[in-house]
Amino acid sequence: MTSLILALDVTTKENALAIASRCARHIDAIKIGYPLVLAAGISIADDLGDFDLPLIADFKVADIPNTSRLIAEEVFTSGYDALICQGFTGRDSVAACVDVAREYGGDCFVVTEMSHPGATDFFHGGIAERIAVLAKECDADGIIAPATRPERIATLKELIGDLKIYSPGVGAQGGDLLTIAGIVDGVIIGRAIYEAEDPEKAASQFAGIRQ
Ligand code: OMP
Repeated sequence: MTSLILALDVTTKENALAIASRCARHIDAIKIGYPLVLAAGISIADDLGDFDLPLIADFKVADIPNTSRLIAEEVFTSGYDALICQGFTGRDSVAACVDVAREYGGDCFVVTEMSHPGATDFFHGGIAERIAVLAKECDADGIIAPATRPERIATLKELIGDLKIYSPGVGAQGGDLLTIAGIVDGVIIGRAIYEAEDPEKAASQFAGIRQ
C-alpha cells in the first residue's frame, strides 16, 4: 500500500479545514508547511487534529544543530507527528532533528533531492546520494525524493535500506502517479487536490494508490 499525503499549502484556516474535512477519508496524512503555518499559526495542528490523521510539519529545517533542535521541539510539542528537515546541513543538524523526533515518539524525514528543475544545480553530482546515506546513518525514518525524477528515486532507494520514501512532484510539477506509486511509501500531492474544482473527487481519484 502507498500512502496518500495531502500537502495543505493553503493560506487561510477556513480553507484548510474545509479541504481537510472533504478529503480526510481519502488520505493517510496531512503535510503542513510555511504557507499555512505563517497564515494560521502553528496551532493549526489543534484544529486539524480533529481529522485524526498524522500531521507532518514540513519546515525543511536547515539550521545549526541548536536552532534545529529548538524548531523540532516546537513542532512536536505543538502536536505534529513528523518533521521534514534538509539533509545538506550535515550530520549534526540532521541528528538533532532525529533526536528530538525520537524524544517525542515522532518521525523525521530528510530531504535528499528536491523535485523542482533548479534542484539539479546542487543536488546532483553525488550530493543527494551522500544525503541519503547520511539519513540512514542518522537513523531517520525516511527520505523525501522527487517524483519528477523516478530514476533518481530508484538510485536513492538502493542506499537507504528500510527507510521510507515520501515523494512530492505528482500533478502540478509533472510527476506521474502510477510511475512512482509502486516504488515509494507515500506520495505527497498538493495543488492537484486543493486547487481542483472538486478536491474530494481529486483526492478520491489519487487514493487508488492506497489499495
Ligand atoms: P504540489 O506541487 O502542489 O503538489 O506540492 C508539493 C508539496 O511538496 C509542496 O508542499 C512542496 O513544498 C513539497 N515538496 C516539493 O514539492 N518538493 C520537494 O522536493 C520537497 C517537498 C517537501 O519536502 O514536501
